[in-house]
Amino acid sequence: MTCRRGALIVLEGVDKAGKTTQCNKLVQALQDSGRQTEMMKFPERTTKIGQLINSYLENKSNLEDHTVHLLFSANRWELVPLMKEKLEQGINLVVDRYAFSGVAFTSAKPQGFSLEWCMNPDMGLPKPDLVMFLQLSPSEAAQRGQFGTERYETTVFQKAVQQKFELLMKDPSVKWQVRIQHSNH
Ligand code: 2DT
Repeated sequence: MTCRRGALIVLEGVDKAGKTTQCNKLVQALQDSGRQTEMMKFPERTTKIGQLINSYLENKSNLEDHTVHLLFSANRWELVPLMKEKLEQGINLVVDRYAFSGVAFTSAKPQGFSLEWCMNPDMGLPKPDLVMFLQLSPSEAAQRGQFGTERYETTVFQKAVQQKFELLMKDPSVKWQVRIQHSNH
């Protein structure tokens, strides 16, 4: 029996945009309509590489910036066989962050990484059928209160990340869909 390949749907956005909530809702809606759907999340912190990333994000360890960028990418690559298997079985995947976060966050660092350098390690990853970008207005961001304590969770850095995402959204080879987040999303 042949079955249709599952769809790969990615949700991206700055912190506090509500990605995880929206991912859960989308998974639920697709499942309710009878479509086999699973959620994935990057970084996937449970693998060995993911644990190194987790410790870095929690400020428990320091990693050189190129190194951590490559670890984030390796964390995606190590899950590619599983992703392909699921997609080939016809399972839809809803993914909370992907290579776009990798590029936006590293290139937003003050050291000035080029977009090209940041994109290279992820070349050849399964291509998403759709990337939904959850946009948070500054007033909404303020209403959502303080950031957490992880690395990158500052207003200044998140603004720089947002600008990098805006550059990435100009790529016509990616199917972007922007969704502005309002209260009670
Ligand atoms: P979460 O809060 O969603 O777990 O993200 N990040 C993420 C990168 O710097 N590079 C990447 O490739 C990815 C996927 C974004 C944890 C933080 O990790 C950042 C926020």
